[in-house]
Amino acid sequence: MKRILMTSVLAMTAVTSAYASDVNVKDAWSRATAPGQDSAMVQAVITSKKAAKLVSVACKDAATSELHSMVMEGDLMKMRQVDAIELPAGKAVDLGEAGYHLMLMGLKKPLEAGKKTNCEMIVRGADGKDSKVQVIAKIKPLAESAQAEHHHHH
Ligand SMILES: [Cu+2]
Repeated sequence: MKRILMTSVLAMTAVTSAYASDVNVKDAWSRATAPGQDSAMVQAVITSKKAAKLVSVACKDAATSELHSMVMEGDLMKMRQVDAIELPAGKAVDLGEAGYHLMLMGLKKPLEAGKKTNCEMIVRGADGKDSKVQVIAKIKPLAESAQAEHHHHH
C-alpha cells in the first residue's frame, strides 16, 4: 500500500512540472491593500479547452492561498474555502461572476496599485493529470466605490 502511494506522488510531481497550454487566463486583477490589510482577493477569467478543475493556487506574495466562494447568509457575505472550481470545456469562467475568488492570506508585503502579483494555479484535467497555470494579476487602486463615498471630504 505504501509503495503504491509513493508511486502516485512521484507521478504527480512529474506532471505538475508541465505548464498547461490549453488553459487560458485573462483579466486577472486584485486591489491595492489598505494599511494593515493582510489578505487580498484575485479575480480572473479562466478558459480551459478541455473539462478540468482548478484545484489549488499558490501566490508569491502570500503565506497561504486558497480557493474561496462567497455566499450570502442573511445580510452577511461569507467566504468559504472550496476544494475545486469546475472549468467546463471551452467555457470562460469569470471567477467573480461565478461567486469565487483566489484568496491571498498572510500577505508578505502590501499590494500596490499599478504593480502586479503572481500566482500559480494547479488545474486538474478529466484524466487526473495536474498542470500549472500562471496568473499575473494587475493591482488596481483601492475600490472606486469607497473613494466615491468620501467625495465630500475632498
Ligand atoms: Cu476569500
